[in-house]
Amino acid sequence: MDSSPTTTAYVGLGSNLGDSAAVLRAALRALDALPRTRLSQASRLYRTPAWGQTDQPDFLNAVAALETALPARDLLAAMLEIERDAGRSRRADGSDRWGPRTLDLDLLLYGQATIAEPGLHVPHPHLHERAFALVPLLEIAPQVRIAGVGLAREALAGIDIGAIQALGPDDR
Ligand code: PH2
Ligand code: MG
Ligand code: MG
Repeated sequence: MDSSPTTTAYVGLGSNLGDSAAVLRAALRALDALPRTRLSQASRLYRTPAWGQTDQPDFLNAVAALETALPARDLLAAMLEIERDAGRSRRADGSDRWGPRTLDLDLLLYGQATIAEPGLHVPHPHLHERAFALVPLLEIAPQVRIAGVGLAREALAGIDIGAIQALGPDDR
């Protein structure tokens, strides 16, 4: 890594198609291998009921903390490439946006930045209402703040954790 200043970015990982545990573990390695970026922490994997469109298989979710010198836009582009390498397809009309996927990487937080640009919204607009993202985030960053919302743990206190379950190191 070069000596330019780094930002702590939190990335949400999700999968509910294929060998999700292997897909998520490979995605963590791919994030660590990005230029000017180091994986500093990774949560356990969690089995979570589908949120939103609920008639689909359970997901595995996790959150990674990155120390990165990449600007948010470049980090996002690199994340989309990792999704594509994992076989993620997207319909051009976006109609599969909420459906099953082999790998979904979401930029949850980029330091304390607030970004609202086409295709790039940070903090992730749904982070504060999604237990499947907040639970793994709080495992690795119990004091983290969501810009414009407040402490992540206070956001989680207001929603239902439901059936979210941490996997053991050998589970899938
Ligand atoms: N991602 C979605 C929609 N619903 N539900 C769970 N449990 N986990 C996800 O990662 C997830 C979801 C859209 O990206
Ligand atoms: Mg998502
Ligand atoms: Mg996504």
